[in-house]
Amino acid sequence: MTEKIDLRRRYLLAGTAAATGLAVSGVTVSAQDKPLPDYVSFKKPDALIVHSNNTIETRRDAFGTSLITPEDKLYIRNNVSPPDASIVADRDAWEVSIEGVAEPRALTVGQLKSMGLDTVAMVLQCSGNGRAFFDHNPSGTQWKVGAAGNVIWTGVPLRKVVDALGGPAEGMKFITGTGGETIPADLKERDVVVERSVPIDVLDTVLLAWDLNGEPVSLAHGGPLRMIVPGYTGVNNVKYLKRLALTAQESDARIQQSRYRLLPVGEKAGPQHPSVWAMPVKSFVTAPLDVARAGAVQVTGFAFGGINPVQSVEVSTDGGKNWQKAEFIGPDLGRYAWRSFALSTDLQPGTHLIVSRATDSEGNVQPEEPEPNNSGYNHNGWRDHGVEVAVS
Ligand SMILES: Nc1nc2c(c(=O)[nH]1)N[C@H]1C(S)=C(S)[C@@H](COP(=O)(O)O)O[C@H]1N2
Ligand SMILES: [Mo]
Repeated sequence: MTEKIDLRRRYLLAGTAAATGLAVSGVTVSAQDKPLPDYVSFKKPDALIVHSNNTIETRRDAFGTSLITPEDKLYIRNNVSPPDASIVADRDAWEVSIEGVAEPRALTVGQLKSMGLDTVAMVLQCSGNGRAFFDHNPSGTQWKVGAAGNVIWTGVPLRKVVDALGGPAEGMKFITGTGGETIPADLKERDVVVERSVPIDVLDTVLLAWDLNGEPVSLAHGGPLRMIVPGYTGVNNVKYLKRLALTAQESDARIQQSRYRLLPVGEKAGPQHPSVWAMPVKSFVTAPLDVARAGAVQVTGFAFGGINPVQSVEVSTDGGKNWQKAEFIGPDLGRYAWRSFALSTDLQPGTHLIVSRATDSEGNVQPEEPEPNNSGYNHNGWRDHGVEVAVS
């Protein structure tokens, strides 16, 4: 209990004067004032916007210029409350049932560790990141830019596990992962379970991961074991993985059948609409934000290609009239990671709309406006991701 109070106090102290004033007077509690829930108490409150206990995003000004997003700043999205912390007490004992292979069986994390090893750096991004920018006000968490991070996973390639168990059973078309949350008894399991299917074409890139940024995956981020599908949106990266099945059909869970689908605004979602799977090319500026001094400025940000490698990124400081190529900074961590970019430029006094526009290896360019879709997924429009900066 004491810990909770301390966190709340620290968070309030770190907040803006206005937010602190309001909270102290006890009149209003804005999103800024929400304390971090216990399961993420290791996170940095001043780096985060707490939308709810299960939806927490990284502030745009907290990304900095580091290529890797540390776990204590990484966003959080849980569709269901996380399982009890006891599941990470003995990580190697956690069991995952491997099905849809010639010789199905349960394997512990300890056994998986002896079967293969690989590491991948990738952008983990919620399908709804940027939802707040859509004009049709889709319902759901009003994520801005921060339901995304660039992280490093280590685990066993799924291909190694499947091959060790005799290969895929015949006719399998999907990889289906099931989350290990406890579903409240009064709810219908199929309505609530986090069970996602992705096409079997990605079999060679999927990892069953036990490490995040060099540490055992925390409970908050899906420990002891998580299914990692590089280049695919957050929801496809199933936490607390308890079952991994190669399947002939997509999961019949609600989260697969009628959620996370791309459909025209106002229609009712169903399996006939495309699933939110591979991520499109995207970038956003991280500095300067709000205000800057006239003269030499470094415009910085991140750019990624989603399912494809990112090729290049341009920056405009006049709302998209003129563009200049930015430089990629630091190492290339591979096709699924984001790249840090910078443009050295001079800014004159006045108001500037600073925007960035990335291109992937296939020549796909971020659009000015995104494709509107009912639930507000995959927003990669460059205009809405711009920042208005007052230069003096
Ligand atoms: N088991 C399980 N896996 C899950 C979820 C969940 O609620 N339960 N949420 C998904 C969604 S919608 C996203 S965006 C990411 C969030 O990952 P993070 O909380 O580690 O950032 O996890 C995905 N995997
Ligand atoms: Mo998500």
